[in-house]
Amino acid sequence: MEERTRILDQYGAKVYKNRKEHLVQIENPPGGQRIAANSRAVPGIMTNRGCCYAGCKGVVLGPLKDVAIITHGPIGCGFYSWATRRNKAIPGPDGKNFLEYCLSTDLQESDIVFGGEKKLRQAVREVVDIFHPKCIMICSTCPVGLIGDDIQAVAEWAGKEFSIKCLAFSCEGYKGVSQSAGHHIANNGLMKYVIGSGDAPPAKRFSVNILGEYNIGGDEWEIARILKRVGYEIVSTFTGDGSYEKIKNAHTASLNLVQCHRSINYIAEMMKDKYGIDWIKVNFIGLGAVCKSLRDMAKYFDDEDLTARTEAVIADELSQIEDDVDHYRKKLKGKTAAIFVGGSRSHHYQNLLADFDVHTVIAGYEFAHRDDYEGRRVIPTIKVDSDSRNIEELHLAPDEKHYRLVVSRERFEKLKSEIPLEDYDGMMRDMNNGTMVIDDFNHFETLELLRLFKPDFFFSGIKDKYVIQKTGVVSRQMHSYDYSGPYAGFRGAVNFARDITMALYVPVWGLVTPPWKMEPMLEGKLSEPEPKEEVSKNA
Ligand code: CFM
Ligand code: HCA
Repeated sequence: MEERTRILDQYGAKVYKNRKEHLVQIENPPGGQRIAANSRAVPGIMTNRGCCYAGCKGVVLGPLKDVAIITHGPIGCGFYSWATRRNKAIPGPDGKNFLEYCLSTDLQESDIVFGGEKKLRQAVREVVDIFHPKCIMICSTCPVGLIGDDIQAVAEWAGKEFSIKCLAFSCEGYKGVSQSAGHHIANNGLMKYVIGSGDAPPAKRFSVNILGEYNIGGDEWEIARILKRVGYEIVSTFTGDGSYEKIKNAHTASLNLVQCHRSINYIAEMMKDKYGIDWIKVNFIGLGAVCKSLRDMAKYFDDEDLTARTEAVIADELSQIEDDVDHYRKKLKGKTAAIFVGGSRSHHYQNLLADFDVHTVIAGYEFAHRDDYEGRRVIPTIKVDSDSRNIEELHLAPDEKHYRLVVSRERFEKLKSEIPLEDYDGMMRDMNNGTMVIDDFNHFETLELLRLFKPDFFFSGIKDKYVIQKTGVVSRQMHSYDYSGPYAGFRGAVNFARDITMALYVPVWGLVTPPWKMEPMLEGKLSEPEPKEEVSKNA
């Protein structure tokens, strides 16, 4: 502990002033500490963040397999979001799966000067002719917002002209701090125009929507396998292996499960207001976390048979992987990890690492908000920031036809003290004394942290993977799982342990000399920035 404090003091002294509030060392008892988050990235800093379009089109809408998404803008944004996120899907009964396609209007200079709406109408026409989708979504990129194309009007025209659902999302990249702005815009559109538009009767009593699960590397399939074994009906998933056809009827489920709080909490809250559906924070990453989530769900429904089936499935699943877990735990015991991912995995994966006795010493998010770090209790104290300022806040009244409460409000209040109903405690409360939390890290800080903490693993994304590996530290991509997975659920935990054990024990790391050992001059520069180099606070 003393050693860690010393390291952090050493590190803290070197941090640029405008970054100090974005770094926190966890103190005991955990909770009550504040971190700065969701502020604009400083120009010139190598941030790992994406943009609003990435969050709307790439993250939330992109995985909907039966939706043809047209990127309205120059070709770059469409091209770079073409199948880069590993959201898997298999076609539903209608055989539709457009995930392999990249549809874009490819705006040229003359379109920017004279307007791109004509080209967009033509693109919609072609998409209808070729793919015959029931739903088209139009996502705009930066120049479209600047030239003012009316994509809403085009969507309205297309809906009437072709008798399809056509929705427009004004998710220009600059619209917010990061992906998180795009999540909000996508959530609003789905809520306004898709959820509740189906006419299915109420689903089974034990029915759920899985919110904020994108089937990266097949995670959703493993989660669905477990839930079905217990006896749950999955009405829809937002949005991994998900479909327009299914989310239309999401309002018929009894309970919403929130996996990624950052990207989908808006829909969870809005469905509560409009349809009365309660939501519960779950985590299907990590063995202890999966068991807890299944038990919390059983508590919510309070049914003897369901509770018995939950326990039987947990016991059976754990017994099937027992030998593997013991084997990998022996290999991984006592190792340390750093995790930097978007807005929820840095928390979730700490549970999975702990299952194998790997301790997380540093954790951070690219673009999470303070509630993801500190818990939802701080939401009333968060001032309106540059993300929320630009984005519509929907206030929805109860839907007279579909509003229904599954548990009485007396029971709801009682349950709130037992399970994470309509609540999320955030990442920081789960972290150990002396560990470090860092928001929107940059590459300079990554190198400094590696040098000081020397973790055995550093989990993050493609933008810094090779920087990390060149220092001789194992890097695994926590966004894409380096083409492996699933990592969720019981079987996924074993996949994860196998992958990181292989990565750790491969002999190449001994052959790498960290840059700071090869280039002492560079080390001096990285470690002691001159005051004059400091980036202005107002930048
Ligand atoms: Fe949620 Fe995600 Fe994440 Fe995210 Fe993302 Fe992703 Fe992520 Mo990459 S929705 S916040 S915007 S869990 S794409 S599946 S891996 S940064 S931690
Ligand atoms: C995004 C998508 C991303 C990028 C991954 C990475 C993903 O940010 O737009 O940086 O390695 O998960 O695919 O987060």
